[in-house]
Amino acid sequence: MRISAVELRRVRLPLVAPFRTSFGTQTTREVLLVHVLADGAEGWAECVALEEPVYSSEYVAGAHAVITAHLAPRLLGADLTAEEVATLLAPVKGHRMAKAALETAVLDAQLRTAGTSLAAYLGATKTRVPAGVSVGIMASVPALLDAVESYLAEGYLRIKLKIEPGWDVEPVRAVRERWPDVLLQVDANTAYTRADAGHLARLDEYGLLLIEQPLDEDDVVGHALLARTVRTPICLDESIESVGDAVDAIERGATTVVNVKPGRVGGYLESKRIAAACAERGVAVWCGGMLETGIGRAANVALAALPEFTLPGDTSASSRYYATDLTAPFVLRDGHLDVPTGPGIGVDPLPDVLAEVTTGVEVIEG
Ligand code: OSB
Ligand code: MG
Repeated sequence: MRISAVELRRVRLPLVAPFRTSFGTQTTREVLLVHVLADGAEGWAECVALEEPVYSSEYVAGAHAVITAHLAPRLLGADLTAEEVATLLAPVKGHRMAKAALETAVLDAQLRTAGTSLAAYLGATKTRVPAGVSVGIMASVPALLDAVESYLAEGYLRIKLKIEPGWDVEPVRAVRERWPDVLLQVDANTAYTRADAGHLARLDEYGLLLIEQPLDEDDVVGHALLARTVRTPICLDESIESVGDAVDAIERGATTVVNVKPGRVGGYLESKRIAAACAERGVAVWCGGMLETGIGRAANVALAALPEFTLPGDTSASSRYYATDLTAPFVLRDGHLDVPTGPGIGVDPLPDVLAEVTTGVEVIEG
């Protein structure tokens, strides 16, 4: 396929409710969409970078800039396949979220041309995937219980609570007392230190599936030490940026579950390699989320349908995030989302919605 143009489109969507984590509160989602044109085909992808570099070093304006100046020029005009994109972009260090978006857009164009769904291409074995929901830090425990109650009423099959020092044992205890059997896990987004091991062990009595990324992303050894004190399984998110990172963390005893986010690791091809490496080592994986619109969600749901993905993911319905999604909404049926079956990612942006939320478009041509 010859890539003739890369269109970068910035959109801004209000979230249905503020989402508070230890790294800040999101009230709107600014998103960078990548649209590639190639030999009469087109492909779409969503860059998962947040507006500010507070989850990882990448951020929307930075991803936009690196694609314009350094990544798109390496693809434009070249005759390539999606499987070659990572190698062509490898001379540029880091910027995995930006690279993932380009690779996914090229892959979408390639699969649309071939008439193959992303799910089939990746080797999906499920036609629908169980949905979990990530619940932000709330102003009070009663407010949290109300939020969890409504998500459970909608049918979500697993609850993840965001935690930070001062908002951990008390909310976990309250949710567990009210729903003794619900699948429950927590995510700290690096908010704790090695000195908090004794405190985090207090979560052990609540039967959590896992504790996600308690320590700094660079502190793999710290997670291995923590795993000696805390019985709750440790799951890494921010620390894992490649299959090499995953194998290293597993071999060091730092993680027994992995949150796979395709943007964080440079794309769906690397995600598949991580899933395989984890499965070989008896480590469960699940598909994380970055508050994606329907464009990114479609591809994540395809990945979550792979056999290695044995735990419910942060793949919630469109309505958990947006009153109006960019695509036809993903809806929860019996706690599951259907895996798209159409060619490529299997969804298209709705032109009217897209026009309404677009804040800027840049076209880069070869
Ligand atoms: O750490 O998993 C995370 C959202 C933005 C950035 C990081 C994370 C999250 C979530 C929400 O937990 C996942 C989702 O529902 O998309
Ligand atoms: Mg996380």
